[in-house]
Amino acid sequence: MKKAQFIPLADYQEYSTEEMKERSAAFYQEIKRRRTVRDYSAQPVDRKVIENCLLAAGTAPNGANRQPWHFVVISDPEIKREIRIAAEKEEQEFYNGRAPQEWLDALAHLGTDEFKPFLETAPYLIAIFAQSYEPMENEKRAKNYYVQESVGIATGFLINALHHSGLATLTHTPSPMAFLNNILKRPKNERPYLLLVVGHPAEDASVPDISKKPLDDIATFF
Ligand code: IYR
Repeated sequence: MKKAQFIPLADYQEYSTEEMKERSAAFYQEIKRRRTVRDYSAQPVDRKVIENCLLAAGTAPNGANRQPWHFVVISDPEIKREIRIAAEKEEQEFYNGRAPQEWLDALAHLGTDEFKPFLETAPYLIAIFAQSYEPMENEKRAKNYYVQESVGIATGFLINALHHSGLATLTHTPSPMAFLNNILKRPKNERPYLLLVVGHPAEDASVPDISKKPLDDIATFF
């Protein structure tokens, strides 16, 4: 067991109320421009941008600081193709039988279907894995905590960082996603969490005409 060791909170930045109002409003304006994009251009993206965004994701709060995530960044066209073929196979079944009608009805306004060309067009796919435990010597396992929450928060940080850098993303969840372990050679303790598509939008990209709920609907103040 490791003993707690503390250091001063040196990096905390304090702002006046006025500055806080401005900063929070500016952040909202910035983040509300984010849209889930399904049409990508092949325009390349410097790997350093992706690296910075992954470092940002890795700062996320998480259970017992176990950082139970692994990010696999794919730019290799052959691997992207393999992923597209495997994902479209699952999606084909999803859209043509596996998904209950109620689910298909809920998706109808997004115009999604089983064809996933963006898995090949976009310059990067980031496969996010959740580590349910850490393997140790003699087949022992060190348990991780709040894995889904931790990886969800890190993924949120990542999407935010990519958006802030000027990139579009798509959170893609082909189901089931076990094929990602095989293609990307990830170990048994890792479960695919989601597949993030990253790049510049195509010039003629369009997005569904949808809106977000107003504050009164999403929050209650006592
Ligand atoms: N995974 C499928 C279906 C899908 C499900 C939800 I919930 C969405 O918000 C969007 C799509 C697909 O990617 O098409």
